[in-house]
Amino acid sequence: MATKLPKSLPFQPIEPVESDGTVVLERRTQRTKPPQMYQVVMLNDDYTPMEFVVMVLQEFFSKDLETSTRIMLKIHLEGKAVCGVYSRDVAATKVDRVLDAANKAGHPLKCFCEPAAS
Ligand code: TYC
Repeated sequence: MATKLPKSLPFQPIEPVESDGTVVLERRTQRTKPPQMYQVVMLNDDYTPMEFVVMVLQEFFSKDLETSTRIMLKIHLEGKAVCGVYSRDVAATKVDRVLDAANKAGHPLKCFCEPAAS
């Protein structure tokens, strides 16, 4: 009589089943890919105060003062920088919060998220 195996097992029987009824199992390679991650990119402009950008990086991206200052200066000098890499929902929420805070403070600060290299 054939041995029934639950479908959820991460093994597959290799044919044929041995004559003594032994089932040889082979481990399947993992098929699920890790989820796509998204990076939040912040853009330079001529009007947003440096202190505000540093505050945003500390507040919304949990960076310390030194890291925030370094990222802000990179944006200022190179035009843009990645502030962090997150799952899609978290990245989108960070963008919303930054744009909302900038709007409320009257600054033109812009950022967006995009798929990160995988
Ligand atoms: N360039 C701005 C200034 O000189 C500072 C700045 C840095 C603005 C980073 C935006 O994402 C930014 N006040």
